[in-house]
Amino acid sequence: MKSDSIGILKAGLSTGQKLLGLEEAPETILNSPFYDAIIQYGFRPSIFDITKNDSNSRFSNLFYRKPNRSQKLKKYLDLYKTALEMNSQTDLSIYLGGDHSVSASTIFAQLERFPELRVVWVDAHPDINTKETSPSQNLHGMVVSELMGLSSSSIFFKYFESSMKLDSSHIVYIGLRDIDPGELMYLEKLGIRYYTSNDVFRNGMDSIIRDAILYLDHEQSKPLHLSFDLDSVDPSIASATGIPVHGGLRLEDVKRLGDAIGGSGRMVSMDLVELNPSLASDQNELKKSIHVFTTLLKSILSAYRFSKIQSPFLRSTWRSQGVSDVLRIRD
Ligand SMILES: [Mn+2]
Repeated sequence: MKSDSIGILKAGLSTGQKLLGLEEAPETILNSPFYDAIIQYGFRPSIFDITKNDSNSRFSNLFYRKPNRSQKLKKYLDLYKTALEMNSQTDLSIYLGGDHSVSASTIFAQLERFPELRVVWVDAHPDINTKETSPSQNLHGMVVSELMGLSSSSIFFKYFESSMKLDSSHIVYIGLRDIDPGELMYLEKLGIRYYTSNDVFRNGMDSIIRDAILYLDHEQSKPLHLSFDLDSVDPSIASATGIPVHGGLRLEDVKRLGDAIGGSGRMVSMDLVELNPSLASDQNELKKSIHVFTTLLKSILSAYRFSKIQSPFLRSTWRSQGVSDVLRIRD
C-alpha cells in the first residue's frame, strides 16, 4: 500500500554555518535505532541522496572544506530537485540534515507540491535574520526569512525558480528562547505566532500544539510540515548540536508533539536538523541526541498510522490506548 512508503533524503549540508561534522549526521542517524523503528512500525523506507551523483568523491570532500558560492548554491539546488523527485514518489518525506539551511530546499520543494503548506518550526531560534540583521551572517539563521523573501538580497527563491513563498501566517514556532533583536523585530512586525519553551512548560505541549494547529489551519484541511531543530530540546538530553541553549523542551514534549502532528492526518514531511555527531563528547551523548529524533519519529509513525484508520471500532481502540487528546479536535 502506497501509504506505507517513507522517503528519506540524506541532506547533510553544513554550509549554512561554520562547523564541520553535520555532513555525517544522515549516515549516523540511519545506522541507529531510528532506521530500525521505521521497519518495526511497518513502513517501507526509500533512501535518497544528493551526493550520489558526485562521481569524484575527492571533489565532494573538497566541497565540504572550502566551497565557493556557486558550488554551495548548486548543492542546495540539487537538494531541492531531489526533494521534488522524492516527494512525488512517497507520502511522507523525511529530510535528514545537515544544518537548518537545508530547509530552504526542502520547504521550497514542498511548497511547489502543496502551495497551502503549513509549517510548524520547532527550534530554540527563529532563524529569521536577514543579511541586514544577522550578527553571524550564517545562512542557517536566515532560512525562514529566505522562505518568506524578506530580504532584498534573498537567494534561493530566484535560484530555484520557485513559484511560491511562505506566507508569514502559515508558520508557527515552538520552543523559542534565543531571539536576536532583528529577529524579534521581524516576528513582531509580521505578527508571526510563536510559543517559547516557557510557554510550553506553563501550558503543556498538548494545549500549545492544539492552539498552533488551529491557528495555522482553522478548517483542519491543509498539509503540515514539521521542521525540527535538535536545539529545540534541552542540552541535557541533546548535546550534539552547534548552538545549544538551556531551558529547552523535554522528551515528553517531543512525544506529544509527534503524537499531535503525526496524528493530524495531514502531515506530509519533516526536517530533522542540526545534529552534529562530532560535537558529542562520547558515544553515549551521541546516542542520547539521536534518541530525541527516534522518539519523535516513533510517536509520529504510531499516530500517523492510526490517523489513517477510519474504522470507528479501531478509532475507539486507539483512543483507549491513550493517543493524546489533541487528535480529537479533528472530529
Ligand atoms: Mn534552527
